[in-house]
Amino acid sequence: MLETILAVKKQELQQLYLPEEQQTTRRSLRDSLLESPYIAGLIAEVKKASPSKGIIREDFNPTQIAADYNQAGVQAISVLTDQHFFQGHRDFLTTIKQNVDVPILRKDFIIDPVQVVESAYIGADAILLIGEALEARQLHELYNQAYDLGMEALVEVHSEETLDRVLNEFTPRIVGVNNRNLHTFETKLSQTERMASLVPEESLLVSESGIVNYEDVQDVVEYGAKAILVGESLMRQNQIVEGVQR
Ligand code: IGP
Repeated sequence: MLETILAVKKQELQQLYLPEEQQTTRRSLRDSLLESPYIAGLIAEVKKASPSKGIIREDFNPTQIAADYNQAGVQAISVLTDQHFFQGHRDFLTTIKQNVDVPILRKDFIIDPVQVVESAYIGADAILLIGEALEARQLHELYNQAYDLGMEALVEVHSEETLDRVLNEFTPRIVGVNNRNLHTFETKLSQTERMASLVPEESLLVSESGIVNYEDVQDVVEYGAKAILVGESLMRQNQIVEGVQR
C-alpha cells in the first residue's frame, strides 16, 4: 500500500502549486506534548477516511471536530491533508489553524522539499516524516528544512530496521512509533513495547495508531511513550468532547 500511495504522491507533485502564504505564529508540538497535565500528551487526529477502513466518519466537519478537540483540552491536532487516500485537504489545515490554539501537525506523505514549503505556507506547526517512505539522508534534509522554516517534525518509524537507519543518520527530537504496519495494515500496540528501548532518551516518544481506550493509553505509557496519536477511535465518537475526556 505504501508504494501505491508514494507513486500517486509523485504524480501529484508534478501539478503542485503553492498556495498563498498564511501569516501564522508557530507553536511547538514538542513543548505542548511535554506540558500535558495527563499521563501522556494527546495528539488528536482529524481523519475522514483511510485506505484500511474506508469512510470513518460520514458527518465530517473538520473545523468543528478540531474546535471540539481544542475544547476537550488535547495538546495538539493532527490533520490529514492527503486527498486521494484519506479524503483530506490542505485547506482543512489552514482553517483549523485559524480556529484553535494548539499546535497543528500536517499528516501527509512528504517526499519533496516543495511539500515542506507548502506545509509552512498553509500554517502547519509540524510535519510528519515517514521513515519507511524515505532514505535516511533525504529524511534528515527534509527535517532540517522544516526546522529552518520554524516548524518541527514528527519522525515516524514502524520497524527496528527503519529506526536503525534513521538513528545512524541523526537523532530526531520527536519520534513516533507507528503501531500499524503501512504495508499490511496489521496494528498492534506491542510494537511500541518492542521499539521503546531503542529510542534515545532525548527523543520524545509518541505511540501512534490503534489506541482505542484508556487501558491502551496506560499500556503504551508503561512501554515508554510520552505522547499518543489517536484518530479513528475519536472520530467514531458522537460527542467528541466527551469522547476525548473518556
Ligand atoms: C492514527 P488510528 O488508528 O488512531 O486512526 O491512527 C494515526 O496514527 C494514523 O492515521 C497514521 C497515519 C500515518 C496516517 C499514522 N501514520 C501515516 C497516514 C499516514
